[in-house]
Amino acid sequence: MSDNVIEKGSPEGIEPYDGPAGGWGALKAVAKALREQMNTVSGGKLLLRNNQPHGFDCPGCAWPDPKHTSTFEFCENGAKAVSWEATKKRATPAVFAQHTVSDMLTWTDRDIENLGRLTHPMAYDAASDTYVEIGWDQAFTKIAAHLNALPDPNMAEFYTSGRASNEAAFLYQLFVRAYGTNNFPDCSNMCHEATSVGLPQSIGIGKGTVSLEDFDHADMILSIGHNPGTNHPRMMRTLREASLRGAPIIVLNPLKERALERFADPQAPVEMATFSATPIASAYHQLKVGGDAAALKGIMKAVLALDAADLAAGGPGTLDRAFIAEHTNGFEALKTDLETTDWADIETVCGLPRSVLEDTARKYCAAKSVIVCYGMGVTQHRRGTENVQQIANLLLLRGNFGKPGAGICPLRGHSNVQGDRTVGIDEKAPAALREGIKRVFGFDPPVAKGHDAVESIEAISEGHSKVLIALGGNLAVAMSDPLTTFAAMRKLDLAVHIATKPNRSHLLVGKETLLLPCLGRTELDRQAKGAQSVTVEDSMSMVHASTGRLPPPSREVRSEPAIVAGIAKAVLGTRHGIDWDGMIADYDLIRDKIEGVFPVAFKDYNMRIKEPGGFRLPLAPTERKWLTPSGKAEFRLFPGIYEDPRLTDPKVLTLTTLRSHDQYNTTIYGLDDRYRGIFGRRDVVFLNADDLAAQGLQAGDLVDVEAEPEAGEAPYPGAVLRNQTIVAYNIPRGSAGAYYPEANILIPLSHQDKHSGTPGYKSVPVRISPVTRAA
Ligand SMILES: Nc1nc2c(c(=O)[nH]1)N[C@H]1C(S)=C(S)[C@@H](COP(=O)(O)OP(=O)(O)OC[C@H]3O[C@@H](n4cnc5c(=O)[nH]c(N)nc54)[C@H](O)[C@@H]3O)O[C@H]1N2
Ligand SMILES: Nc1nc2c(c(=O)[nH]1)N[C@H]1C(S)=C(S)[C@@H](COP(=O)(O)OP(=O)(O)OC[C@H]3O[C@@H](n4cnc5c(=O)[nH]c(N)nc54)[C@H](O)[C@@H]3O)O[C@H]1N2
Ligand SMILES: [Mo]
Repeated sequence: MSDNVIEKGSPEGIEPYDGPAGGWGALKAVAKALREQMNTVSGGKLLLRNNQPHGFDCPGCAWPDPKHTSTFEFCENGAKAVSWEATKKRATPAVFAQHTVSDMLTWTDRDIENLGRLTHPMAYDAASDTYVEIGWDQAFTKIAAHLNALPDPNMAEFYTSGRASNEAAFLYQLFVRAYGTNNFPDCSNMCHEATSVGLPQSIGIGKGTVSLEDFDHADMILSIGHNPGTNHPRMMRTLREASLRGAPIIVLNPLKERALERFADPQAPVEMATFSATPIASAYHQLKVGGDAAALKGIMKAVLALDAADLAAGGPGTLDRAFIAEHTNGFEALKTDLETTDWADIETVCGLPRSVLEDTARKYCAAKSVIVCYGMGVTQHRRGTENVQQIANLLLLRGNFGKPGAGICPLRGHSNVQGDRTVGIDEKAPAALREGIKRVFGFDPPVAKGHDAVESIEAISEGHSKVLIALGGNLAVAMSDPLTTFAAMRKLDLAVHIATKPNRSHLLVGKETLLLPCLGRTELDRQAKGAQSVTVEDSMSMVHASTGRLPPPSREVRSEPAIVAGIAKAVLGTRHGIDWDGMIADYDLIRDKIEGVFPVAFKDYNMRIKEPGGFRLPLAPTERKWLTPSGKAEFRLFPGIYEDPRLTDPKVLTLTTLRSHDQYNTTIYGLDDRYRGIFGRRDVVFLNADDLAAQGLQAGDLVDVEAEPEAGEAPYPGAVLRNQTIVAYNIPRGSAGAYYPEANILIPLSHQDKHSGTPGYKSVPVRISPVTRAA
């Protein structure tokens, strides 16, 4: 039973956690969340409707629901997400009148959101430096005046965070394209964009290929760079079942995440009563931060060696030769690339010995069907796209697509981030989408690629873009480089935030700033033709309905589709003759239009969502069909082995930015990170004990963490995370960790994957230096 904290009790708030993930600790945390935000009885009843066939879709994560949900799908962090949204607290106009915006900017992120739900449309009043109430119509008129005064529609940015339903997102993209731009920065650009760009080149589709049932048939599961105990807790039951069935689960992660070591299922009575737990990982390999491509190349190199040895011994080889010949291109180039990559370099970069990678390759070859799951530890790198493609390569070598129990499983972030992209939130405006819009709505949408998230901030910062509309999220805080990003926000002529709760992005006011309060998933959405449901798509391409039941936080709060339609009507007038009012009265009509634009994927949309559990969108690779230009799956190369040349200097550490167990992205529920042994604070940096000794530092010391500039560049002024307390932690040498979003100060906008635009949040070159205190 290993603890991750190396020096116990030092500093304050650092206490090793040696229990399993889940278990009684999780139940206690739920009780606390309900007590702090809600009435405990109504909260408990509400949770029973979470991810049930006729309930609401949990806003927590995008993990799918079991087919016949019959029991309460328990999830600690789902409970926190729901109670945070369904809180009793209210940010009313009277509350805003008590605090100037300048004052609120000095608060923590947690305190800003903890004001509670927004209840009225609000406008920033510069004279009093406060937000004051404004009427809906007045707000829409203001937005129309700004947007219609811009000389070019490409001077406005339309952000989306991935909680928006299919209906809201579809109307939003329709409005924005009718207005005339493809500027669709979205949270996906900071998240799984490396998947959305990398996988279409490899397998012809930018999504995962497995279903929940595939996990019942997998002979091996490889888990790379994701932390399901915190971020996809309902996945733990699936992993637990696979483990109990004896399927090897191999983990590649620099940190020993407790849930991947052992997990106590709060719904398993014996496990709970006996305080026991199920081991999850059969092998846990702590590779260096940023070492994924090297490790994957090593595993593939070993697979090729096993294949050669088997052939030499008269066997059939370990590769799926028939699959490679019939379904793929580029195998020879990959083989040459692997042959010319040295074992010594692989070991240095990933920090794992060759024997570990060879052992993983042996297990991989022994398994008939393999699933690889991965998350932000893979995508948020300067070579995120190529990292993802190495995973696809590994699976292609043994035909691990289009058969039961096999495939690729990117763990998506926000609960509907995948659906938003499906229905058109895409700065690239694919031809099929444009043709569909033309067919159904009769206008030609813009063709030119619009801005992604980083590009939108650059455009605002340079003064090219003047208006930002945000459908949810906390763009300024989620984005890298707050020095540039915060300043950019203040340059806007108009910022509009459609939101459930106040956050820091809302306080970085421009010339005019509006806050428009919207309903959350849990709430009753009543329109002219009665109560409405929305639909969402999970990580496994299942589309299903979500119906909220709670009373809205105030009578002034509107649904996201209604707000988008209100803006659209004010901006476009009768342009293109789109029946905004009709669609808002009855969301079935929105879904009819979605079906019109995407007739194959959404065939009989309104009928099929009536089925409990919904329906699955078509996924060509599951039928071994490849929607690539060549019609085949492609092996794609990762050039070289280093992600970043700065990392060859031993004094430069690679910092990864982490989510605690008590946060949802920029929403900080509390200050504990229970499984990692951190309590009541977030101002820490996780470091390896040998790295500390080499610099004469020890646990509890205060350090500044400073961004290392690129070779030949001047230091980034101000890019320092000051006064962090050192935690001596079980993390590989050369790697370091700190919390997101605090550590975003260390990441310049340019530190990103050039293919997908994803910021390199998980591999930031830094130096640490002791804080010198005045005597
Ligand atoms: N409760 C909760 N649920 C959430 C969220 C939340 O914040 N809170 N966020 C949602 C969103 S938007 C997303 S995208 C997902 C995120 O879910 P995850 O993909 O799990 O994201 P992270 O927690 O950022 O980090 C993932 C893991 O990557 C590991 N890691 C760090 N660097 C590297 C590396 O270089 N290589 C490898 N192999 N591993 C590395 C870390 O140790 C950590 O275990 O979760 C979603 N669900
Ligand atoms: N350093 C670092 N930075 C990162 C990451 C990282 O791992 N490290 N992760 C990145 C990732 S994966 C992501 S996805 C982004 C997240 O970026 P965002 O999606 O922009 O951020 P969130 O924190 O999820 O947004 C929270 C806000 O959403 C609003 N909100 C909540 N629910 C609703 C709703 O139902 N409707 C509406 N309209 N608004 C709602 C609330 O006002 C809340 O304050 O951050 C990225 N930034
Ligand atoms: Mo995400």
